[in-house]
Amino acid sequence: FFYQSALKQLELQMNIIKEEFKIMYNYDLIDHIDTRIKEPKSIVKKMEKKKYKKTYYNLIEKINDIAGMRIVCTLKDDIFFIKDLVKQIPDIHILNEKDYVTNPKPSGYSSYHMIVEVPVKLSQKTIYVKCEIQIRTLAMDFWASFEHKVKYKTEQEVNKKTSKELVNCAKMISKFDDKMISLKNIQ
Ligand code: 0O2
Repeated sequence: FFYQSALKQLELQMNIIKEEFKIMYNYDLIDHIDTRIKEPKSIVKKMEKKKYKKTYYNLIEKINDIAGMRIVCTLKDDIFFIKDLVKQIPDIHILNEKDYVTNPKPSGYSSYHMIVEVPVKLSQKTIYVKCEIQIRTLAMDFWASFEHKVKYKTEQEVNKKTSKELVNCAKMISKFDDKMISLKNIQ
């Protein structure tokens, strides 16, 4: 309930920004927004992988992406613009940022990650709930969802050749994203 409430709050705010840019600036800054609550079995798996004792304390304190939001945009530059807008939302605390756009992971994965705390106003008090925000382009999103299917979450090892090909695809995607920016700048 707390995580759902935090996501609802954040989604409302980001949708307002999405519509604001469309209506007031005639610009599709955000293509779409996805939200999800992490499956209990995925939470347990992550706690085991990270060798955390399976306690509620560790779940709340150490698992940062139980509530997750993905903001997908068209251009790479927009990622940095959006993350600055997130930082300007009143009352949101930024706990951590990881720039896998400038420095992709060895797998080739690219996205901008933020761990934020969102205020949820209950009847008697306000609680701050952690959410992970992933900001990426449509092209990065395509790569990540494909790679997720073939490799990231599968139990069996993917062979070295496939992993290498996926890294090559990620590099092509990155070049493609850069090309899109240069095309936009010509106009
Ligand atoms: P799922 O299925 O999305 O829930 P931390 O939170 O800092 O303690 P963590 O979670 O390892 O450590 O942080 P990181 O590296 O920022 O990764 C968090 C999420 O990013 C992952 O969540 C994935 O959603 C995504 N991600 C990271 N690396 C990759 C990758 O190589 N490929 C793909 N496709 N996605 C990646 P989960 O919980 O692992 O998975």
